[in-house]
Amino acid sequence: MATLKGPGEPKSYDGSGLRIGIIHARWNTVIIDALLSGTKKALADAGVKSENIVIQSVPGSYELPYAVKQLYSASQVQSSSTGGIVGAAADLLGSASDLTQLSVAETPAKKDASLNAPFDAIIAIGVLIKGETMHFEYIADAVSHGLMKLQLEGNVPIIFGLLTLLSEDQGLHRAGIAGTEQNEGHNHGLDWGSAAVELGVKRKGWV
Ligand code: DLZ
Repeated sequence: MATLKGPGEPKSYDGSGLRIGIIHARWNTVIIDALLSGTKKALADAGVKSENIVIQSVPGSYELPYAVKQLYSASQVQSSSTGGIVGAAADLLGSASDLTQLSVAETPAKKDASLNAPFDAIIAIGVLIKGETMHFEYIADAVSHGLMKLQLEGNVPIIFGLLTLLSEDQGLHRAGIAGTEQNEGHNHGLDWGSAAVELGVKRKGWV
């Protein structure tokens, strides 16, 4: 049965010519890991090559807009130089760059000619869970406005993978980890991956 919610009838887009960046926060790691897996699955299903996906992490969601901006700038610099993505990011940021500290899930820089292109879309993933203070409201507001500003000013699609949750349980449902009879749960990372491919393809030509 068709549902009211969700992005509507899925269309398939060919992602084989796209280069996609993913920046994810590490706060609430269990939920993040599941969302990241869903995102990567959707990208792979659409034909995006693993060597054309660059993944970097930051401590928390508040860092997402800054990191997205640096990653995108670095890819533009890289397209006109021979250095790798991390090298270019480090050039921009200085040697103390967070982007030079790779975690296990992150992809190492590759000096490969096929990677010398700016990203077609960047996916920002974070999980904010409301606590007792106003922290949640400030970060949610800053990050959503920051990412919107970046995509409009940078002219690159930025997929909003920020979950703003009132409980951990809501996060487990939205990462497809836990479900009930009434609510099966759904991994929103799948939608984010598909959205990145659709926008990446459309960005190459709207008309
Ligand atoms: C500090 C903090 C808190 C309390 N909660 C979260 C959260 O639920 N999700 C998240 O992604 N990050 C959280 N952070 C960390 C901030 O986003 C940020 O990393 C720090 O304030 C340092 O700038």
